[in-house]
Amino acid sequence: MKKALITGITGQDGSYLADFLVQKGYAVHGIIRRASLFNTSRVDHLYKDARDPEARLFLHYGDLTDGTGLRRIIEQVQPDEVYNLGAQSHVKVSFAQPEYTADAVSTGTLRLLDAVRDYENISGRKVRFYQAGSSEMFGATAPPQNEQTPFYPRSPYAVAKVAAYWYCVNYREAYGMFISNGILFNHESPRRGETFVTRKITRALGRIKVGLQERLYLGNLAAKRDWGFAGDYVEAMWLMLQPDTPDDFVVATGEAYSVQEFLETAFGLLALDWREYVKIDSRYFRPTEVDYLLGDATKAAKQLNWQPRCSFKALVQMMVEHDWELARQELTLKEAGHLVNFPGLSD
Ligand code: NDP
Ligand code: GDR
Repeated sequence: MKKALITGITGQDGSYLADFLVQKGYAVHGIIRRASLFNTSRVDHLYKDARDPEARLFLHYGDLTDGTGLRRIIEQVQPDEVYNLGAQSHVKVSFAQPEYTADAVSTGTLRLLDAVRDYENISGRKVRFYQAGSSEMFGATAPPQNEQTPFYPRSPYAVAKVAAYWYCVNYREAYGMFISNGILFNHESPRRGETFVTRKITRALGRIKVGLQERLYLGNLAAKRDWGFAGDYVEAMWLMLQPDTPDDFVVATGEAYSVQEFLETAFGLLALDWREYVKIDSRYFRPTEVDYLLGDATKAAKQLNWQPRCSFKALVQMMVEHDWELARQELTLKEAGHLVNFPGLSD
C-alpha cells in the first residue's frame, strides 16, 4: 500500500486530497496542528481508530514552523509521496501577519524539503514531493498566465509562495529530487474557508434567504478570478506525481469572472438582488490588489490529460445549495433556542 503524507490535511484541499487518495487505495497520513478546539471536521468522515485494520487515515501532530517535528514524522511515516498544502493561506491576513506567513509558507517548505532530502539520503528511498504553488505568484502580471509567465507577487503571502516555488526548483536541480510545483488558480467548494470571498458570499446568501442576516460587507468587487472546483484540482496534484520526471504545471479553468459576477450568479440562483444586501467596506480592501487572474492550463491538459469537470455555474450552484441548507439548519437551531449569535465573518 502506497503511503502519502499531507501537510494542511485539515484544510479545504487537504480534505479533498485525502478523500481522493483513500479512494485510490493509499494509506493517508496527515499533519495537524494542536488547537484548543477540534480542527479535523473536514476529514472526520475518513477517520477510523488506528487499531482498526480498515483504517486508512492517520493523523500526526506537527507544524511547518517546527522542523524537528517534521523530520520525526517523515522518518516514522516513510512516505512515498508528500503533498505540502499547509499554509497561512489568506492573502489579506498575510498583510497583518507577514513574518508568520513567511515562516510557515516559505521557510516551512524549506524545512520540509530538507527533512525529505535527509530522509532520502539516510534511507536510500525516493520520495515524490508536491508543492502547493499559487496563481497569486503571478499577481500583477497581465493575463492569461501560464508556466512561462513571470511572477510579480503582490502580498506577503504571494512573495512567500514564490520563495517556496524557487526552493523547490533549486532542490530539484541541486539534489535530483522528484519535486513538482502546482500553480493552482483559485478553487472553491462547500468546504472552502468562510473568510474567502466565494464562501463568504454563499454563507451570507443562505442566511439572508432564511432571514438570519441582513447585510453582507465586502471589499473590491471588480477583481477577476479563474475559479474552479477543489475536487477537480486535487486530482491534478496527484497526476503531477505520477510521471517519470517532475515538472511544474498551471491548473485552471481558462475562464475568469469578477467578484460582482459571482455575486450576481449566486444571488440570482435564490431569486434575490445582491444590490439590496451588499455594502462595500474599505476594511476588506488590500494594500495591493491582484486585479485579474486567468490561467492557461494547456500544459496540464496535454501532459497530464487533466481537465476541469465542474463549470463556474455548477460550482456556484453547489455552494449556494449547500449553504442554503446549512442556514436552514441554523434557523432550526435558533428557533429551538440553541443558537443565538453567529460568528462575525471577516477578511
Ligand atoms: P486552507 O486555508 O483551507 O488550509 C490550510 C491548511 O494549512 C490547514 O490545514 C491549516 O491547518 C494548515 N496550516 C496552516 N498553518 C500551518 C502551519 N504553520 N503548519 C502546518 N499546517 C498549517 O487552504 P486550502 O486548502 O485552500 O489550500 C491548500 C494549499 O494550497 C495552501 O498552501 C494554499 O496556500 C494553496 N493554494 C490554495 C488555492 C485555493 O484556491 N484554495 C489556490 C492556490 C494555492 P488548520 O486547519 O489548523 O488551520
Ligand atoms: P484570493 O482569495 O485572495 O484570490 O486567494 P479571496 O477569496 O480571499 O479573494 C478573492 C478576491 O475577492 C476580493 N474580495 C474579498 N475577499 C475576501 N476574502 N473578503 C472580502 O470581503 C472580499 N471582498 C472582495 C479580494 O480583494 C480578491 O481580489 C485565494 C487563497 O485561497 C490563496 O491561498 C490562493 O493562493 C489564491 O486564492 C489562488
